[in-house]
Amino acid sequence: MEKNICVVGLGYIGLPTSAMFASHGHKVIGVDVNKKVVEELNKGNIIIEEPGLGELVESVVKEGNLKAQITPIESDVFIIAVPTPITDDKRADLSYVKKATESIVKFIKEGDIVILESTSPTGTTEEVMLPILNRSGLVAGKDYFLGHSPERVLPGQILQELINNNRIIGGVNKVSAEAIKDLYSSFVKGEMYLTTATTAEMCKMMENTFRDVNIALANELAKICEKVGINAWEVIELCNKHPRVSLHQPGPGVGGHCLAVDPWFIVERVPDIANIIKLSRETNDSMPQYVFNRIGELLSYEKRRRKVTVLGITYKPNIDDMRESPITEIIDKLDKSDYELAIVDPYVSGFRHEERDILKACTGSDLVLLAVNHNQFKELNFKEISEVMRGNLIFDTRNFLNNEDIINSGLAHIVLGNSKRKSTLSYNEVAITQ
Ligand code: SAJ
Repeated sequence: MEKNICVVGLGYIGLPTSAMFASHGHKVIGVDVNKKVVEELNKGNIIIEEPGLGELVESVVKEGNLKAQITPIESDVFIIAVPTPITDDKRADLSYVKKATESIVKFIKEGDIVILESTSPTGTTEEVMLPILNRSGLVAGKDYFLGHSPERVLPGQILQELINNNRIIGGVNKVSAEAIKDLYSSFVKGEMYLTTATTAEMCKMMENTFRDVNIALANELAKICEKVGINAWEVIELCNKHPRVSLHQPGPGVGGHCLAVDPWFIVERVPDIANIIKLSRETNDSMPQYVFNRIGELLSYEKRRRKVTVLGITYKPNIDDMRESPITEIIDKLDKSDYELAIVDPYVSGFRHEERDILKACTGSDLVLLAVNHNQFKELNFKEISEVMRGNLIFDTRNFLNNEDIINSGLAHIVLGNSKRKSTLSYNEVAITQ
């Protein structure tokens, strides 16, 4: 049945969700405090990059099923998809959730549905939103329906994942969860699992914590292998041949607005218990410093001002997203230590030390740092690069580049987590002679 839906927050999640509902038979009003977002949306334009989203928004705006404005409006459904940033002391800043909830209170009527989509600490729906919504005089779970249904989509493939991913739906009671499930079934093809709002909040944080903890394990392994003198990437590959083992990959740190943030929301609630979670966060946060230190060691021979070329600045490959990127931290450290820098990223522009041309960026360089494994960096011409560099070091933090090409060009391929001392056997060697 067609509903009037008001989505508060038109960011990475709110906008695609709005467009999705609007293209599946509903009338959607998107609300955002940012006037530019509202103006552009009403012209059918978007200001974020996400494959397929521009076309979808253009068509639903043209059909009149999606409009934007800066304040909420009476609706049948309210979806809150605002940011839940982290404060300097690693706590969830729920001020946007509170403001958004306050902004809809006066519009709620009997039979409405209120859904929190933003990733939030346990208790946000029932202890933060509910008391505000009570001001409406209506009873949650009876007069209107309330719950939390976290988004789970991956930037870069948001539209397919919105449709096909399984979804967790947490209600303040069963009828609330059922009403929310019914609504999402307009476009969700994945399974939908009903639970309580607080369980749903924990699930969302735990999914990202699972990944963060596993990446921390891989990063620790990388450091250990460098000490022991072996190759962590070979260890990972071989361990993952075991049917029940799936090690993650080391790297220069963990970025994005999810993995680097959500685990802290658990720690905030139970700091005395969440030890592994906290240590994992700290381990991953230590990686930019670790990479910076390695660069210093590798270039300790050079007495002149050292030049580093950085390939990639985003928080992960093949997207334009720089949120919480660990690479910016490495760059800041290099900058402060008076390295000369040239940074290339095919997906973003407008940053300091930016260079569009790779060869130009490598000219006079002592070390090239492969920071992000963008597809464009897969086929680099190392012959040409070696001719323009001053030094000969290629430091690959993702085990991504073609080792043979690098070596054949007379350059040295240094891989994070791979110490050459006791590394891989050459093929004609025998592993164990008895
Ligand atoms: N990374 C590693 N090693 C790995 C995997 C990733 O160092 O083995 C790094 C990446 O380089 C990147 C960071 O981790 O800096 C995070 O990247 P990601 O692709 O793992 O995750 P996000 O933050 O883009 O998206 C996650 C997803 N969560 C899970 O896969 C459990 C996504 O499904 C969520 O919707 C999203 O967080 C979110 O909004 O919570």
